[in-house]
Amino acid sequence: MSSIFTRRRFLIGSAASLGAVGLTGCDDISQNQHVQKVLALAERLTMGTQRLIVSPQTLAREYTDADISPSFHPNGSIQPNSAEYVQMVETKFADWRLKIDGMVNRPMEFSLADLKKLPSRTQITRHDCVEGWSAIGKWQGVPLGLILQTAGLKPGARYAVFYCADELEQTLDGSGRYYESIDLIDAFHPQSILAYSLNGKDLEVEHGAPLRLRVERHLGYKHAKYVMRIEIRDRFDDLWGGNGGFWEDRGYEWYAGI
Ligand SMILES: Nc1nc2c(c(=O)[nH]1)N[C@H]1C(S)=C(S)[C@@H](COP(=O)(O)O)O[C@H]1N2
Ligand SMILES: [Mo]
Repeated sequence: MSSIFTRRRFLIGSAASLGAVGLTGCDDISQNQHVQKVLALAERLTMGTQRLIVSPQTLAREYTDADISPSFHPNGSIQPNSAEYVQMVETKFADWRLKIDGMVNRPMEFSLADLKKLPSRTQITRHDCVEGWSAIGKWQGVPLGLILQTAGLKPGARYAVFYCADELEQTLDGSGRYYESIDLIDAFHPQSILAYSLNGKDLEVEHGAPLRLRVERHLGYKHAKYVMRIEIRDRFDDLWGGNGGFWEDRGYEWYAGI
């Protein structure tokens, strides 16, 4: 865990110093407005710098079967309680459909059986939660890029937004519903998969059954569980709190790259 933050600090630090090049001779760099602005842009710079240093297609580290954690800690929602979801669990998700819509040429729906027939990717990766725990697990699922290619993206498409079945915070207006978003670079990353299996078994409810996102170069909260619908959009600032995700609307960074 600490290695992530060291690396993030390095990225932010190096981005800030890149920005500060040319400021030599300033008496007090921290008072310098330009430096303040650079620091305020740290998140965007982290993203920009990471994408400079790490090519978009660089893979997150993959592990072997021997590295798999004996138990994988479930976190956040572990048992969505809406009548609709409870019903789907009872019928083993037979009537569940993944919907893809928004800026696509062909809005689509996939049953779990449909998804399992498509080519899949299996990857053993380490999940890092900001709360300070990690776990290594073997995920199997459909490459997200394949689904998006099948639906066909319209010009101007920029983001994939994931709508989940769980309300993590009970609210009157629905703003406590879990959601997430990633850009299309991450959506087409080879390790971005819609996973239906963990450690060789169908996903348990606590881990996001029937389908959850794995976006391996990001922190845990980006890995949306209980995905019901993927909407392709050109913006997300008009959704809920405007920051692109449940936790982002509560202060976390949108770009949670590790
Ligand atoms: N729908 C939904 N997705 C979610 C969450 C959640 O509460 N609801 N929690 C997130 C967080 S903070 C983490 S660390 C991981 C936990 O995944 P796990 O329960 O499989 O360990 O799911 C992420 N995705
Ligand atoms: Mo997390």
